[in-house]
Amino acid sequence: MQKITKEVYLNWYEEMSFWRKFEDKLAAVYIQQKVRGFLHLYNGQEAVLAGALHAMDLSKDKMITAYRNHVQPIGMGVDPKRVMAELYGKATGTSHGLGGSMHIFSKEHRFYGGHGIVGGQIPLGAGIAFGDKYKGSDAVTLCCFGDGAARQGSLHETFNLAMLWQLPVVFICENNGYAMGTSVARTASHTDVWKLGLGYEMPCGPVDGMNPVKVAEGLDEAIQRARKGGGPTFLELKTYRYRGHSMSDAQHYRTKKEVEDYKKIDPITQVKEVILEKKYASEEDLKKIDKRVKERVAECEKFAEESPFPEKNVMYDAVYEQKDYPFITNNI
Ligand SMILES: Cc1ncc(C[n+]2csc(CCOP(=O)(O)OP(=O)(O)O)c2C)c(N)n1
Ligand SMILES: [Mg+2]
Repeated sequence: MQKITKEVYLNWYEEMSFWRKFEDKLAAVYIQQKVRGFLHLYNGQEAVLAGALHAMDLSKDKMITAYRNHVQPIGMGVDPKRVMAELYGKATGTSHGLGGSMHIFSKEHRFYGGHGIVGGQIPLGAGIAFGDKYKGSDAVTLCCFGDGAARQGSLHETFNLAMLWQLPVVFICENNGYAMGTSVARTASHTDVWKLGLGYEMPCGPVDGMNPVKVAEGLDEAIQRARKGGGPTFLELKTYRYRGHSMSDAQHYRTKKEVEDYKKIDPITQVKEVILEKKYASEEDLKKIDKRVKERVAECEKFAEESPFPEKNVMYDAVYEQKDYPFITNNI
């Protein structure tokens, strides 16, 4: 893994702030009904992505995740303007405006979605890793999912085969404490999700998901193991989401104090504190970064606002049709 230098810290500060503000903007335009449908935000969980990107080889490694998926593709190189346009349902979006919030995807950047079926991406992630092993590539797939998804049966089938076939995949449970309004403690007899790996003798363990350094270190070990043919790893990244599950969540299941307590160990604040303590930059320098972040977000908003909606007939281009399908007469 590359050393975690001053430049890395400054880049983390800028990118994590950008992801946060990008999503704050999405929340604002959602209320104005410019973005519709579901909207699940990642605020609070940014250290997971920042640390993961640092440990990955972005020229070949892959990522797949659930529906909390707006900032991961940006981190992997997708133009954020196109991500925002996708959320607006515009033709310039990553899926020409036909996918929306939960389905950001970019094969070119090795970001494989964007999945709304809870736990659906777990076997798919193993499948991507199977493809790489089959073709003799040393790329590694990061397969991310939530604490709720960890309780799906698909995880167990996948863990079994991933170990049997020693697939180059790192399973990352982003444990943000809740699946919609249900806490981990209410759905499991033990709250150490990482222990699910023990039953398959898969290397596994907990990681502090609020600190990008800890995330990068934990993931580096797992990624290197997978790259060298050592098979899968299961990591539980303990993190927190500040906003509700989606925009329509009244959040009766937790106290305001709990959210405020987590904000004391906010990932961006932690990075900022190291920057100031080590004198990597001054408060003034950081204000300049904050200004640049604001401008970048405004550019995305302008692009999405000014982009056209897709032509209606584009809808039919995205539907699979088999002319000789024998069971339903297809003459609409
Ligand atoms: C198979 C399936 N069951 C239920 C749902 C409804 N649902 C959407 S999100 C969610 C909670 C998932 O929580 P978690 O895996 O912890 O992810 P988080 O939202 O916290 O990131 C549920 C139950 C769904 N989309 N798919
Ligand atoms: Mg969760």
